[in-house]
Amino acid sequence: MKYYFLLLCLLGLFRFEAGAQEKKHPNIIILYVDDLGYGDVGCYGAKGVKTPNIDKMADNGLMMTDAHCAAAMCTPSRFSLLTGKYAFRNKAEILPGDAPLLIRPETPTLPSMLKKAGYRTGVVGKWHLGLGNGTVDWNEDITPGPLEIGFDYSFLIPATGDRVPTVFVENHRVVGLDPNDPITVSYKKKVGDDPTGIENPEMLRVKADPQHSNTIVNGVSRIGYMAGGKQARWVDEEFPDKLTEKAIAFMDTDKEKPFFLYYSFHDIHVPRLPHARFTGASKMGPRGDAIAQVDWVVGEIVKALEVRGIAEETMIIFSSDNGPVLDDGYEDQAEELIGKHKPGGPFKGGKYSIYEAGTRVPTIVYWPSTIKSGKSNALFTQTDLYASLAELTGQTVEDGEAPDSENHLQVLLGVSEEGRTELIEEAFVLALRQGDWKYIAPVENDTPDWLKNKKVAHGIGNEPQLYNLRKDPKEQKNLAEGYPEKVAEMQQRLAELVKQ
Ligand code: NG6
Ligand code: CA
Repeated sequence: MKYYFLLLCLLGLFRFEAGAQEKKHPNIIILYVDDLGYGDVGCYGAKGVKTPNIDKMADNGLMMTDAHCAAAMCTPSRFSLLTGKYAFRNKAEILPGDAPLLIRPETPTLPSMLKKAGYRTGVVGKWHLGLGNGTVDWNEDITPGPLEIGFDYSFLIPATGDRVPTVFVENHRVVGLDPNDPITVSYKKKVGDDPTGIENPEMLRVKADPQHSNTIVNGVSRIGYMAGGKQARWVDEEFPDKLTEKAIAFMDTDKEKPFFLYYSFHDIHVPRLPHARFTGASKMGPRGDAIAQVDWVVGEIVKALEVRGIAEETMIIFSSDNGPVLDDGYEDQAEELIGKHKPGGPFKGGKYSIYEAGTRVPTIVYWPSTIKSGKSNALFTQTDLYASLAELTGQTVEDGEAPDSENHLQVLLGVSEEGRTELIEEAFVLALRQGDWKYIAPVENDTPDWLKNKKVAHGIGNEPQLYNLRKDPKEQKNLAEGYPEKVAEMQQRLAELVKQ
């Protein structure tokens, strides 16, 4: 009896130890906002909107001033974030809403790596990395998707808010689908008899450009055609509540393991349709109100952690997938109401642009028990999160795994300011950052027509560009002619890195 008791105690101790062992890694949350520019957040100088919850994280965490998403567009940035690989190596471009899964299931990913480290992994929100193997049947199991590349749970906006199908996909299935009203999707021709923006502009709540003038859902025309699935269609205004509810439920599913949550906002992408309670929250109309809505979500997530007593042991990385854009296809007064607000902060360009505002995005790391309040000017990219979080969680990155990801954990923790010595920035052209210098490669092909109409300084040209960012952060003076050797050296280095 005595021995039996001793054995029980030992077993108990062992279980306690094992539990403690598993718990030693922090929960990790990536709060990934869509199209949020460097200057769109209070602590980064926003003028037209207040973001108290995000600012609070910055005040009590690490605020980075030279951190980048991998590319100036969504799909490539997300590809690099999850794979630790430069997107151009995979020719990752903005995907249509019926594209196949871009990351092949055998690829090591950030969630699959963290799963090996004992994490429970979940993604909630915008996906835009494709689903399925070719033609997706939205009425059946949709696979492969996030569950096949390392996530234990997914609740998705499959592509973007402005692309069909306008339904949520939870794990492998469309949510709330009536089998008697199956979904058909086409990006080539009209399907079914739903009204479109082109045919019935009088039905629209927001006027759209021709690309966004296909099937009307919730009074807004989208890119692509869709029929059926009426009961399953989302209401855009409900995104923040729905996604936050799912994210918090995911945190609560299994308390034994630490969790990794990739919370991928739809905001502040078009169509900008924040919930009515945020109307007028900013001075900038729907675009600014959507930023206020993002701030509210951030507050809810932090509050949920605090209520559960796990805020201290949770690392939050807050950032964006590309720089800002005002007019991205819908007439929502983003340009008219901008006032003194500078969405790209002090930088030139924005979404789709190779200039700094294309990829230099607000980046805050918040982990109350571990990261001290501070600022970092280190050069960093989201592509490095893979190797850095592998280091944090004791994982070895094998050869060929996350090939472009560098371990800069000490930078992320605010302990060191020695970030990258070089970085490739990507838009429709490539650029190389090295110290104070930035070289933008020339290209022969012409700017796509739709981009010409976007009013962004995209930086595409057939002459090389060279800037000294320390003296000229706004990239106004092209020094290429005066520094032919520097241009040649950086051109060669870029070519070498691209070939690797
Ligand atoms: C573009 C869309 C734009 C936006 C973007 C994707 C047109 C003319 N423009 O093709 O509205 O949806 O794709 O944005 O169709 S991203 O942030 O997901 O990359
Ligand atoms: Ca985006």
